[in-house]
Amino acid sequence: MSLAGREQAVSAAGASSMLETAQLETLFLDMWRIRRFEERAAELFKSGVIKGTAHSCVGQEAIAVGACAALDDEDFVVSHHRGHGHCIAKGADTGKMMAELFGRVTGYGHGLGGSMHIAALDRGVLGANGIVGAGLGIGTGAALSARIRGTRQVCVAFFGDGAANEGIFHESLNLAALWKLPVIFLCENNGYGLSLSVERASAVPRIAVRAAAYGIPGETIDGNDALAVKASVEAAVARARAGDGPSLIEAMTYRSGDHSMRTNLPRYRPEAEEDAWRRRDPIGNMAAVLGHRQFGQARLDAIRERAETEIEQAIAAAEVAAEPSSDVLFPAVIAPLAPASVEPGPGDRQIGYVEAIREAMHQEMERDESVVLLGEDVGGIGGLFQCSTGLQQTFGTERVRDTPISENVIANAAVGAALTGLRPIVEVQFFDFITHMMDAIVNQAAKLRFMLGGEARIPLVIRGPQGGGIRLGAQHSQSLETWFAHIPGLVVLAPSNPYDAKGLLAAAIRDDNPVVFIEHKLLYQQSKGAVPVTPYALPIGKAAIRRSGGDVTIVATMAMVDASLSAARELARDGIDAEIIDPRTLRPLDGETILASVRKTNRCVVVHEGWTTYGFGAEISALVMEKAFDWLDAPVARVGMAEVPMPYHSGLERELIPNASRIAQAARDVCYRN
Ligand SMILES: Cc1ncc(C[n+]2csc(CCOP(=O)(O)OP(=O)(O)O)c2C)c(N)n1
Ligand SMILES: [Mg+2]
Repeated sequence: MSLAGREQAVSAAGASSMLETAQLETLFLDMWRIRRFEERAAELFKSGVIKGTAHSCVGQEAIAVGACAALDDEDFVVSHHRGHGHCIAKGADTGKMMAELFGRVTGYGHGLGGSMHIAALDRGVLGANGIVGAGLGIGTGAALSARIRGTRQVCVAFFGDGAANEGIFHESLNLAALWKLPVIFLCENNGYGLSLSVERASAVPRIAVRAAAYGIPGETIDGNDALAVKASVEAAVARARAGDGPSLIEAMTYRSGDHSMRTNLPRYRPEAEEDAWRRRDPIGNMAAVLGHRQFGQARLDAIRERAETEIEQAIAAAEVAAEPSSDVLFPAVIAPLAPASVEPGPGDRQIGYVEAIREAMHQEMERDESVVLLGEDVGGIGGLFQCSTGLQQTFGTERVRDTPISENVIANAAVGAALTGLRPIVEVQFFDFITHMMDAIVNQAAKLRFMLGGEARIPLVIRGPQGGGIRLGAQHSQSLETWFAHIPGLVVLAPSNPYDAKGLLAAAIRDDNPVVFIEHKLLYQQSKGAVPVTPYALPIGKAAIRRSGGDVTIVATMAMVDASLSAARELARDGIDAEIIDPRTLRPLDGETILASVRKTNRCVVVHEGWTTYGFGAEISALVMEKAFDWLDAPVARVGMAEVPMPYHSGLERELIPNASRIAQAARDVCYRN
């Protein structure tokens, strides 16, 4: 859109007369604090002190200060890659921010996060974010958390015009509107997503009109007028606090500089456009307002100098602060694991795997009201596999929520909710659909604690069924555990029987880390076992020895544990005594139990349903080779699925999934008994 068009789109503010002079002065000061922070950061970047990259919000300061002035201390903001201004406006400590840009241990993330990942949880700042659009979902989750916890908190989710074309935009607005969540979606429309103009990126370039699609108010305002922003956000906040749901605000603005401090791109913006926007500088706008209140130049200069002094002090402190040592790394990856309870005996009550999962969720929801369940069809019908039957009737529709088919926002919202006081459980209807949740799990849940130097907790469980065996074909039958076992920051649990399913799920819910909890469809149907009624949490990171034996170690996961036990019976008839290890936790792995067994048997077979190459078995095989090579009498064998997607045809499916006879065969091979 032309500049003239943009100017027509911005609404007049006319709100300054209502404000006390002191409030205007604060807005002016905060804009200068942001500007000086950004200008000095850019200089320090050029001189090589600040590394990597950073994205300056010079030119956009009015949006940050106007929006945050409409919020209370306990309200939340979720930011994006251009996030320094939001942090400062919401009250973050510029000293800790600058220290983070310097990579110092005194920074918000102790030097592990950097500019793109600054958060100030104590000020309700849930984080800048390096993933375009992610904050929309996280902000929706913070609002969900406020709603369920019954507070009056609201959340402002800042995002750019470029982010409005991510799928998460649609999913977030729909979910927030549907559930009437207290969130304000605030688009900073600076006309470009990196080099691409809004007009070339969006079929309908006016972002605010999209609000109509979700039945919520949408407004386009002058984002360079802090008072217009404040007035608009105040109205949206009032609406959100009244329980009337979200609003979409599109604040028209322009970034003065290039996309990031690192980029040195060919010109993509017309010079005349840049000049025109420079004349509409937000700080200049506010100086004019203050001028009408008889602020002379000396008083305006004094405010700027105050900001300068603060930022110079922040730089001076960062310069002398210590660098982090590698000691900070590992504690920042995952929080201490949930303590296990004293393990009860199994008792004589026999229940199925599904019932065990349901009972764990029921008991944990009973003992902790911050536990909530989100997922497709989990409420009214109790889930496609009935894992949550009755939970909505017992705990209500607030805590057990049927979600739209919007995996991306469900998972991102769960991250936001976990950051702000809930313990969400997310059911993935089939694990194959977790592809739609990958950003939330891998980039957000697994990274936020680390990027905050170990200061954040993300108590979140993502659970659902994987695996084949019931003729659902290639997109509903995969075994995907290694994707998650590969990611530091996640806990990955894979129970093979009802007793473990209940105790490990309780532990997962109590744990302060994001847990990927993998169930198996065949176990839903076939696995029954003794499970005590009393609640209990099993230890995370501890393997179980399912059968003791001296001739060969078989490491098997999930449905392959029962298949391996059958194989062991077959092997026993041939005089081969197999030891079966069920890791139960895939990350963090109990390598010691596996290694101790191999050092005893001198032989190892690894069995899992997923594809063999690059699979979980490859990791176990490498571990045994690295740590127990001298004990091995044969190469480690892997039993898994051939390199094809799961076929629909029942005979072919049966043929591909490892079974007892293939496992027994592999064991005989490593024992040289064929
Ligand atoms: C998912 C994702 N895609 C692409 C990028 C690379 N990237 C970072 S910022 C950016 C432009 C975003 O534009 P906009 O949302 O309008 O924000 P602005 O930079 O204009 O403030 C791009 C493409 C990214 N970080 N994340
Ligand atoms: Mg933009």
